[in-house]
Amino acid sequence: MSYFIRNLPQNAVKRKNATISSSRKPNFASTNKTNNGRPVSVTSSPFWDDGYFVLENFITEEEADVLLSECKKIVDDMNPEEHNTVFTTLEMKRTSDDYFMTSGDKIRFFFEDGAKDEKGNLKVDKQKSLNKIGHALHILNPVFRKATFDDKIKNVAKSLQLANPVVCQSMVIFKQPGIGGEVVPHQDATFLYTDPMKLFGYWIALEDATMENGCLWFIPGSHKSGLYGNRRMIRNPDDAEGQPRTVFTNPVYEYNDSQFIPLPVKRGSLVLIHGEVVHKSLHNKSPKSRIIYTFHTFDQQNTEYSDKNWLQPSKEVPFTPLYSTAAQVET
Ligand SMILES: O=C(O)CCC(=O)C(=O)O
Repeated sequence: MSYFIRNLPQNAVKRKNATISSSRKPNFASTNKTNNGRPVSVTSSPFWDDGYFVLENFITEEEADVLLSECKKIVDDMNPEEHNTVFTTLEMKRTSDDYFMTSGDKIRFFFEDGAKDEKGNLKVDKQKSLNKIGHALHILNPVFRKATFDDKIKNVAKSLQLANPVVCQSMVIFKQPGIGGEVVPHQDATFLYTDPMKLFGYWIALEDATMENGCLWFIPGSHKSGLYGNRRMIRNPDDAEGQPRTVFTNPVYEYNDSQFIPLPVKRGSLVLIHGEVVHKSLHNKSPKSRIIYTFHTFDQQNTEYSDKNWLQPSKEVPFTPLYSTAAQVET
């Protein structure tokens, strides 16, 4: 399917070598072989045309259940008082910024607005309180590690002809029934900038993602024009007391709402997301939750990962090579 994109910004910045040549089409047929012996429903890909791509039944019902149970267990084991990210004063804001900035090599918990009172006490059931968990599940949690370094995932990266992809972050993103917040329109490369652009997101639906509970929306083809408004989130060079830890280089870019198309997907689907495609998700106003697991990779070969990005590799958790990392922890 091709989409006609109107009114896309003319002043978008296009970097040299910003996109991978569209002649390098991925061949997802090769991923079929490892999809639990079952064919996936799509065998050729408009990924490079649209900037996103769905592989249905990428994980099985059982695999989705295992990830959901692990998620429940992680939340059961979490003490909300140790993860106080609600803030009402400038000092508390700074603390919550620090909590985020140092979360790259940890498993940390980010609450929905309104899930805690001003003293930090939970107002809702713990299992219904979170907005997301991040950012090192892929390496610190064996169940999420298995899902991340599975051969199926490696084969998708190979079909994109990525030479040396590394996993840099992972998240469970919740949309709690009735209160799950929106994710505003953005390009992932705003946050995880590489030059040239070689960032790819894997987004796996652990529950059905519908129009009602907050599925993804995309502007098809919007990844072809670089970073709109040249907007990047970078570490704040001004680290004086009271300053935020990160800043944006440019104002919010105003996208045209009518250009977004919804992408409802069934549980078990993988949505592959180009680092520069514009996407968003809406509030969950429904009684059904929407839980997904996502992680980001970039191809390290001939690529510079910006030292201005909020997320930096650490000694404890370096960016993890996708192809050579075993799915199972060796005992
Ligand atoms: O899951 C969502 O609602 C948004 C995810 C997203 O925007 C992303 O992973 O970049």
